[in-house]
Amino acid sequence: MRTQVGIVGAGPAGLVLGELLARAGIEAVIVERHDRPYIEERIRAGVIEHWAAALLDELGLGARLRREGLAHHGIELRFAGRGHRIDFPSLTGGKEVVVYGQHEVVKDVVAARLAADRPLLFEVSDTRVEGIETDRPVIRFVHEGEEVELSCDFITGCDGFHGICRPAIPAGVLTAYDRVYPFGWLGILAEAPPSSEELIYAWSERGFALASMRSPTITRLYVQCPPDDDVAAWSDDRIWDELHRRLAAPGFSLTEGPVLQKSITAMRSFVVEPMRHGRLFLAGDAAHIVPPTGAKGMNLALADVLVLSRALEAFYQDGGTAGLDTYSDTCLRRIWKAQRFSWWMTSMLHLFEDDSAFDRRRQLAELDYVTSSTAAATALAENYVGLPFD
Ligand code: RFL
Ligand code: PHB
Repeated sequence: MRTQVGIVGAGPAGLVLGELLARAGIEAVIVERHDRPYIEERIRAGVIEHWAAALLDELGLGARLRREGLAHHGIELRFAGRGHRIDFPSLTGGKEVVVYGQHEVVKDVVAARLAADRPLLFEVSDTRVEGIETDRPVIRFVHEGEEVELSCDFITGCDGFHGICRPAIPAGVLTAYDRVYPFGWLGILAEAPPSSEELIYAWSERGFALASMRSPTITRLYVQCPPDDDVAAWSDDRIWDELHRRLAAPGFSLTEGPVLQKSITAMRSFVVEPMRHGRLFLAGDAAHIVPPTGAKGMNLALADVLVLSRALEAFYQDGGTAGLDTYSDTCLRRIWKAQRFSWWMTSMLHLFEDDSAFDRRRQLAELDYVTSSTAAATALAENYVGLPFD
């Protein structure tokens, strides 16, 4: 088998890259280790930045997002028993975000790709990449019992944090920057209407909580928990009790409902540099992870592949490699700003194990500042809706 761009992984990065390349007339084959229902039902991110929603519109993938997604014009920061709203449009020149599940984006792109008969192979196993330092790299994998050799001009590693592409880069090439946080998030999906029209990020004496949503009838809620906690330790009653305590504010009532799904996510910040070796390009979680507090992970994955698609388009137009050569540096500028923002939101809102009374008061002062200074609120808002591309 032969293609121009071989894409490992059908998450948001790989799938949207496939559409961007198709629009530019560049052939790609996507290989994915899981089956279609698995990737279409995996509950993950939920907030889409302003420019990313516009990109999906531009690719003809935004119809259901605009119909079923919820446009959000602000978030609430809740601390010391009171809510404070950060208004996005007035602070960012009219921008907003869209609350729409990552798995819904995945469904929309998979449907479009299959309808257009563009290659997307599910349930591949034993994926390996070879010859990345040559101009004819190869992806080998097993599909439907057969060993396949896919010869490519370029390979893109869109295979997430636990994928095989990053480890295929020879030792000594990459530098990793890593921070592991001393907590995780227990997340639930519940069949209950959201208790608030906007997301609530809550600081409390007992630790962080977040009230989000997926639709007018489904809420998505998170509580900070120990990083290695067992989901079995969290009965529904215990989860609701923690949520009530951490989100408590006068006049607020948390709507409960049957818990449909429960899981714990560890939190880390991670970046590798550079994001390219030879003809292998890393994009999305394969190259970087952010803690979910800033809602940046999926958006960064989309930003990487937009930069990469422009570089590949230029290469196929006139053989120019300037875009490919600057891919890593261009992406890393945005990634490090998103790292800073995600770390900052995380540090401001969570209870750390070694927090002193001084640290807790400093967090409250920071929250007070962010919600009372237009300059500070603007900094939060412009990062949250997504920094502009330069
Ligand atoms: P993905 O989505 O992990 O996709 C990688 C794909 O590669 C496949 N794969 C392989 N395929 C073939 N061969 C192999 N050897 C393979 N190894 C792996 C995998 O099966 C998978 O399908 O990476 P991608 O595309 O880079 O996308 C990144 C995002 O998924 C991630 O950053 C976000 O989910 C992070 N995130 C959030 N991001 C946001 O922008 N906004 C949010 O509100 C937000 N909330 C979250 C989040 C992540 C969370 N969890 C569970 C980690 C909330 C949570 C709780
Ligand atoms: C979500 O709805 O899953 C969500 C929202 C905001 C975040 C993280 C996750 O910061």
